[in-house]
Amino acid sequence: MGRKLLLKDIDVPGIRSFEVYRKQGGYASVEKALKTMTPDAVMEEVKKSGLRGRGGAGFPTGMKWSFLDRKSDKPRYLICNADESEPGTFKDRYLMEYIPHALIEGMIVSSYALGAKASYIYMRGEFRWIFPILEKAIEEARAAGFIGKNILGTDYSLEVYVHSGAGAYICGEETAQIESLEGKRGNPRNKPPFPAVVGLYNCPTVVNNVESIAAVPPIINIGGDEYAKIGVGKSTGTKLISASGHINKPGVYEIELGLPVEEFLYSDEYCGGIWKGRKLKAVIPGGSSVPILPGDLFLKNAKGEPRVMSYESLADGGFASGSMLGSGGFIVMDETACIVRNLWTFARFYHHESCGQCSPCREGTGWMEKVLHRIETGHGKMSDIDLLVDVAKKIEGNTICPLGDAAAWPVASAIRHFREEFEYHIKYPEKVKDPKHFEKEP
Ligand code: L3W
Ligand code: SF4
Repeated sequence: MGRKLLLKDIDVPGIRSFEVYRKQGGYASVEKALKTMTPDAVMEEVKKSGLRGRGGAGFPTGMKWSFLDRKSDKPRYLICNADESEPGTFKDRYLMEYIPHALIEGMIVSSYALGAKASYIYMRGEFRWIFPILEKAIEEARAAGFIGKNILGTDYSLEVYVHSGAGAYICGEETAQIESLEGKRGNPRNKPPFPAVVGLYNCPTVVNNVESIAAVPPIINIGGDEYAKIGVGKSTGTKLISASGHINKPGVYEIELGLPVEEFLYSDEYCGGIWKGRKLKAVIPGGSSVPILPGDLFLKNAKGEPRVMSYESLADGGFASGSMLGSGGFIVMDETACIVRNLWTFARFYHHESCGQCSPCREGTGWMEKVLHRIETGHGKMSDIDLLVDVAKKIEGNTICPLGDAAAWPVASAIRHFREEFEYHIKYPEKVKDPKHFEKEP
């Protein structure tokens, strides 16, 4: 049984309320930080912990905090990115819905470290029912003296606001989120300047994912060094994984990073193996924006080494990024899944969600959707496969924000690993006319 830091009290009745959360030791990190530590000391613990951003990019949180322009006399802001919309990812929703105070506690300690006097939780528009849950948690924390003026009698004061988005995936991109919070259309900005220097209202700003912020209280409670002992290499601590697809036990799991992927997929403690005893076909380990791995290559890398759940181990050799654990959206496909159909669904999503600012993404996502649709419906040409690779290459690295790469990588990796399945669709159009062509009982 792995160590639990975020979900340890998830089964305690009434844990959503301040009273029960507090009885379980909640808000101890606020007392410790505000009464016995300087903001710099809090930041130092987070740096020592090795915590990396849990929203997808895996960037070291302490380093991101240290980029915040401290010389500026402008206000500083913390924004919690609660715009969880990555297909296959639902762990932030779970955390906010069932243990809202874990996020509020993290917001207070993180804001203190950053010197922010006002902080925002930017929540995905579709999470309407979570809005009152967070508002209530904030009010309870305020009534107990943890939010507002002179928190716990210290000279630190903080306001926390919840802001609802309007249902656009692109507002999960940090600079689009800042634009949206400022009341504008959520178009990503060019970087640099990074938000740490020019962010909300042109002021120094840190944008962190829900899970990253909720990980700060346990780090302060146990100490950064102790936290860094959990995990493997540069992937420290615990991570929430949203597991879905053809598995026996879909759900949200907290794992220690470094857990062997085989154990995660097959043991009863976690996913419980493949649905109906079928064969594993493919896994997308980190949400739809990361490359797709065939079953064999998911269990062992190209060198034959067993993979573990970590930012490094899940990288696909052909792609530059080392954060293929992404947001922890773990999507499993069994032998009946059609790769082309799945890709087409993703391509349709990215085309719909592209903000349209850059031509490679605006046009390229549209072309990928069209070409994948014609292959999937039995109207494809052999030259379409290389056309898709070419379009994906032209998008990758040529756009303002990572949505372009996110749309291109799954297509490029699927063709690399499953080219024969694309060819099958083109050679036998009559067999793929039925949309359930690979979904029949084996
Ligand atoms: C200051 C430097 N800051 C890097 C910061 C940067 C970002 C983070 C990772 O981006 C994007 C992000 C998400 N001075 C800095 C610096 N930073 N160098 O560090 O940056 P990077 O470049 O390592 O990664 P990236 O892949 O280009 C990640 C966005 O992806 N995203 C994530 C969505 C997450 C949610 C969620 O948490 N609910 O939806 C999707 O598009 O916002 O912009 O913070 O600023 N020299
Ligand atoms: Fe908009 Fe796509 Fe360009 Fe991102 S990559 S700014 S979503 S057009």
